[in-house]
Amino acid sequence: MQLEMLAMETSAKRFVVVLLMTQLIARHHPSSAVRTDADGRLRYLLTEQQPVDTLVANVAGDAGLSTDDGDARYVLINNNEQTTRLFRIDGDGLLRTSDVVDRDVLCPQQPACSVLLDAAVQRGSDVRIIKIHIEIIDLNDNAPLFAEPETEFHLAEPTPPGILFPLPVAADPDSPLNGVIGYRLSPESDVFGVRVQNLSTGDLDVRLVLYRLLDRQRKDRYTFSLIAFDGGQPQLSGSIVVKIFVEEVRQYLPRFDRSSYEAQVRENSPAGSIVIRLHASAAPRATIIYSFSRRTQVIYGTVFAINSTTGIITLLGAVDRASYNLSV
Ligand SMILES: [Ca+2]
Ligand SMILES: [Ca+2]
Repeated sequence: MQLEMLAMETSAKRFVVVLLMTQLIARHHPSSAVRTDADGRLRYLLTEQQPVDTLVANVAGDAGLSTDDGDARYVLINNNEQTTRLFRIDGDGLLRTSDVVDRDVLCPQQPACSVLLDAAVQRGSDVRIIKIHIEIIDLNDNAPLFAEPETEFHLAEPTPPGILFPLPVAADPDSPLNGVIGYRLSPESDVFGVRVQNLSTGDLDVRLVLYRLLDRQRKDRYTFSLIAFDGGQPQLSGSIVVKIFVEEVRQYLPRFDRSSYEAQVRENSPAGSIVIRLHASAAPRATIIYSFSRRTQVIYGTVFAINSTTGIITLLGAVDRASYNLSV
């Protein structure tokens, strides 16, 4: 029995040592060659956020050129100045970073991020082009971030339980695996919750849910943290304070006829075309003012407009996506 345990312990130690060595190797070699891609480009991996001068590849060696040929001149040629300035190739054919590569600036929220470079090698009058493909590996270096620190809702006491209003969403420029994957309310409550749904656009729709009838005499205000968390290891999160006030019935808020509206727009519709008319009702003689949510206004304010008195949504510019999700 003792022997078995000893054997297990040794194997566990070996596993830890192997793991540590793998991590050390990964730390000291943030880039690596992985042969050529389908276009015949030399293909390399580079983890983002490495310091300036990080060795990406021995391009000359990988291209089968002699590295001790002092006559060879290497230069990076590429039309994309933004990516070309991030790298340089030395006289010995070694490709290095000349700036810190931030994947989340190059390809925010994208599942894949590649930089294509061409290196010209000149020997006398002989010029050869080496095509290079660098895939930038994402680090989870951004926590989900809300645009505002706080938001509040005013609910009428007789509000029927169900799914209520859209909650603010957090932004995370990392790749989708390290981006926002969920939301929760803290502390947990048997009165309020959140419902999170994946939209066809790839965004998350986050709604406040009321589980049961409110009782203003018992409790007239609630304060929660809405926490957005990402899929990284370790996981990062961001939060916003959500304040909910329970109002007397005579102060009740306007409500839309439907919880969601769907409209179809032709691809070539001219500016000014009506997309849909929304309608909400409120207390008698109350004035209803329609507006986009702050997030919708920021993201889609140049494509759509809403008339604040009629609730009519019109096109401002060309639509370039299969679907849009607007919050009003
Ligand atoms: Ca993240
Ligand atoms: Ca990142």
